Amino acid sequence: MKLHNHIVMKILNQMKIYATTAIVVLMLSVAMAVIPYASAAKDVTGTGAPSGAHYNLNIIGIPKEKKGGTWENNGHRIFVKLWSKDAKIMLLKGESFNVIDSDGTDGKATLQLMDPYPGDSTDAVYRIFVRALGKPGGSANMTSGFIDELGNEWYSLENVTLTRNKGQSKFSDKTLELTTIFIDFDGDGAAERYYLFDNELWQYFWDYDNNGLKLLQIRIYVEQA
Ligand SMILES: [Ca+2]
Ligand SMILES: [Ca+2]
Repeated sequence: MKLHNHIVMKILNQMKIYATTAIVVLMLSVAMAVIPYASAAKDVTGTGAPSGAHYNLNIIGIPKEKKGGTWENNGHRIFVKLWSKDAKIMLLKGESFNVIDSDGTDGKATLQLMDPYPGDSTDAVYRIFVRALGKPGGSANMTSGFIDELGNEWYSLENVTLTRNKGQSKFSDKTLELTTIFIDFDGDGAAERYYLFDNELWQYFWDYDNNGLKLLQIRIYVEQA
């Protein structure tokens, strides 16, 4: 009988340990489920962009009379004409974000980007936020596109228009518009989506039409694994 009691106590103690473990595991999983939401909510600052590490890029509109100046490349600036519809920012795939050719006033600048869609992924591993700054009134249009292996230029049916209005300018997430090209490439009458850098025979670009916008600010956030 004593032995029997001893075994019962042992089993009860064991059950207590299991129960405690189960509660701890449950609490941990609840905490882990809550953490991403908590940090995501905290991320949004008053500018409309998340807080945290990011790559900065300024696209600066230069008045015509300034042509011939110096085009110092600090890796974070691209210069375009203030009023022009003939600039392309060529996109090169690399291991980091960096401006290669900062002078777009000659019609062509070059920007190195990380592959937003490694492998067969269609979920971007970074997000691109943009906003218009500078004197109110200016606007700019960005359209993703590519030059195919035959030299034909393709422009996405989706584009980004940024207008500098009065008051605080907020960032908005334009990852989809700037990292995919939505076109009817195969000519069946319906557009399909092409992902940046997926085809090594194509040269990708952002077409940049400037209507007096002095400063377009880009922030790129790499999603933390
Ligand atoms: Ca150039
Ligand atoms: Ca099609």
